[in-house]
Amino acid sequence: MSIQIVSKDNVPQTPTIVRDAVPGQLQIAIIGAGLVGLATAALLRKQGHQVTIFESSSFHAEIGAGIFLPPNGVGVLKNLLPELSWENMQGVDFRTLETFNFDGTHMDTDDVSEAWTMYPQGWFMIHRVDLHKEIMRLALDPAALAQAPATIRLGTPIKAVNFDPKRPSVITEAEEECTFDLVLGTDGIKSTVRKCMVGAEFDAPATQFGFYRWMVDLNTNPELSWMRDDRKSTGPTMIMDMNNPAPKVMGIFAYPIRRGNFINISVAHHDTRDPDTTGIRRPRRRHSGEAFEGLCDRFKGLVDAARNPRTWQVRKLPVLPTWIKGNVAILGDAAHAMWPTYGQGFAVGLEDAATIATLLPKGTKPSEIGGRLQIFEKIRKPRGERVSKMSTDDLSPPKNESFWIRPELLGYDPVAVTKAALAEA
Ligand SMILES: Cc1cc2nc3c(=O)[nH]c(=O)nc-3n(C[C@H](O)[C@H](O)[C@H](O)COP(=O)(O)OP(=O)(O)OC[C@H]3O[C@@H](n4cnc5c(N)ncnc54)[C@H](O)[C@@H]3O)c2cc1C
Ligand SMILES: *[C@@H]1O[C@H](CO)[C@@H](O)[C@H](O)[C@H]1NC(C)=O
Ligand SMILES: CC(=O)N[C@H]1CO[C@H](CO)[C@@H](O)[C@@H]1O
Repeated sequence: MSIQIVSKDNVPQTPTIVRDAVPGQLQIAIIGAGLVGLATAALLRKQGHQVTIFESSSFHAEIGAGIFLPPNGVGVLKNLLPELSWENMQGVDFRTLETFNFDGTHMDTDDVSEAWTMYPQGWFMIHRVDLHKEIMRLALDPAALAQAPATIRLGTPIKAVNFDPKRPSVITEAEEECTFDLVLGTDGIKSTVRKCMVGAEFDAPATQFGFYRWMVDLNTNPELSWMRDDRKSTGPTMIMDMNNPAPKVMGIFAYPIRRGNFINISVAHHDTRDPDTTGIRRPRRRHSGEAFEGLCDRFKGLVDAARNPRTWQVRKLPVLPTWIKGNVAILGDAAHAMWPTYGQGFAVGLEDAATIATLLPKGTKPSEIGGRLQIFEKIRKPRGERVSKMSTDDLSPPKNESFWIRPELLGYDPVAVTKAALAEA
């Protein structure tokens, strides 16, 4: 069986969520089936636990978007989930970044081949949907792994969490209460689990910056295929309005996905919407042509090919007082939504997932969970906060490093860190 993008209609719904307790298997709820929730589910399935995922959406509206998967994230997936098919994910290697001026002048080639020597697992650009589908297969497809698959309840938003120190529970929008040994909140930047844990005063505040985003299919825009074909090695292209003292857009960032046949475009711009009346991810007006004044014809094609551009305001969470409460923890964007500056958001969420799974091998007793979550928070909170801070405040690398090749980010091994912490505990 292979799992396609699931909709409420073609995924088996489980009326009774809590299966019979089996000694040595924890009953774990995961709130949110984004990339981090599904990766956590796959890793905990592999440890032999009983995993139930609650997802508010029905996955009808998957947003197409490209994502960078840096070596620290690739390492987690390749080492802990070798069953993942990289073939299915159709990634493109990140080898070089080419920078151009708006007028078409080539400015710079940033070569990251040194990173491939330092981190042979690689660095990829992948379509979000391809990544999501493949990680979902490992979480849900009975044939993907020997261990029993996770169960998913789509169209089931969680509205409250009860932090009972022994048996936490979640309450669905339909007032159903379900009890588990452990509840993990991977419900993203607007996390309900986080709100229940620390209050709404720690929501992500509005910023002045957003990204226009769209995708160009080279099969239907062959005049742009030079962007894929006219370069020595694969990687993103940056186009900046360098001669303009007050540029309307801060840069066009274009990168190939799906074996190079699609180009993902992301344009950083000022976004001065009123934070109280606009949602975090609400698409807004079409990008204005005026913002791209002075762009040479060669690149203008990228803008003209935009069919359904959206804007996405970037936001970052403030430092939270805690990431755990009773037998409940938050992971991924729910805990550390950050700016996409270094393309690290998902990778740091994968580190969280790897840490949780390493802390909870099969045979872990429910009474041990509280102590393990304390180790989780001790390891992960400083790390998530550090990378999040780097995404806004630390944009100049040390002298011996390039902006892209920063061992602090790329060389982090969550399993080694967790094993060391367990040995110490
Ligand atoms: C503009 C932009 C560019 C980015 N680029 C990169 C990049 O290049 N590389 C990278 O590593 N990261 C990148 N990121 C970050 C990356 O997208 C996120 O870190 C990653 O997708 C986080 O996933 P998540 O699973 O934690 O949250 P999400 O993907 O937000 O998933 C949360 C899930 O929870 C569900 N949910 C929400 N509330 C409830 C509820 N109450 N009950 C049940 N379910 C609920 C939602 O429907 C959703 O499915 C970028 C982010 C942005 C904004
Ligand atoms: C740069 O130097 C620091 C400190 O010595 C070291 O930790 C880091 O790994 C070096 N970076 C690279 C890319 O070698
Ligand atoms: C439409 C699309 O694929 N947009 C993505 C392009 O890349 C940026 C930077 O990683 C993402 O933020 C967009 O989501």
